[in-house]
Amino acid sequence: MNTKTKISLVALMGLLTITSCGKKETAPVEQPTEVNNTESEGVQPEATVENVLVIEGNDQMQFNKNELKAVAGKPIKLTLKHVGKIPKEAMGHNLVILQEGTDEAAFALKANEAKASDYIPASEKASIIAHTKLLGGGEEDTIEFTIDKKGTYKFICSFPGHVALMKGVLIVE
Ligand SMILES: [Cu+2]
Repeated sequence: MNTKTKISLVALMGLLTITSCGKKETAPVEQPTEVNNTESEGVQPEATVENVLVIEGNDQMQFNKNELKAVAGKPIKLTLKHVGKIPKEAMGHNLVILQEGTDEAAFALKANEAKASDYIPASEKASIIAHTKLLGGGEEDTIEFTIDKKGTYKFICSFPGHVALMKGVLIVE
């Protein structure tokens, strides 16, 4: 059975029978996990793992992911790992999650001037939802934060020049 078809069908039926049917499962569309449909028994408490995110940065000035997903209103545990070898003075990486509507290029320009604070510009604090430390090769940092509002949030590495390649989105749903 095709899950996607099933979900669309249920959604369609939900639309068509809004008044006639008192179904318990009214919103089966939002299923953030895609790995649980083949598990037979053993229903795991998904909430404990779904907001655990791991992303890597390397010596080629790249993140290994440009999209992260999380669930709104629950703590998000995000780990950034610098899997390269170059020290942070030359190839530092951080991950900064920006408020919706932030111009990441303008933010990055401000960040360039904020070397003393590891490229986290104090003047742009209102645009920052959360950020990791600045890491060199072999280091990692884990942060925890919660986003209540569903949306698509940009993330970048604010080390000078890196935003050109090191950026992505955190989709919160
Ligand atoms: Cu970087």
